[in-house]
Amino acid sequence: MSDSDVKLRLSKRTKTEKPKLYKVVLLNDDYTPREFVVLILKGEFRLDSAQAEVVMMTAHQKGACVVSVYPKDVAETKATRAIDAAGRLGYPLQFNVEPE
Ligand code: TYC
Repeated sequence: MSDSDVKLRLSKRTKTEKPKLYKVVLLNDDYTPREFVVLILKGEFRLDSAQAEVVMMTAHQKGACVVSVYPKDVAETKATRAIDAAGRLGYPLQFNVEPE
């Protein structure tokens, strides 16, 4: 195999992969106050007030709503931080992280 064949194979293999994205899904429950859900969506997921209200109400009415998509580690960190913040106040708020 010539040097140029090796170079060609290496450059193909090192082509940038599209990073896989994961959905953070907000789940409804009967106990977490709506206002708290909106606060979390704004504070942890950086939604504006109107977006946070729509996402919260969609989860409230349909059972679940996609909040946003992120690389896996970011999605898991944000979901964990949000669940922990709710838990500290005794709220059972839950988020799932799912491949897009
Ligand atoms: N269903 C809750 C209530 O009526 C509010 C709520 C909305 C909770 C969305 C979770 O993902 C949620 N207090």
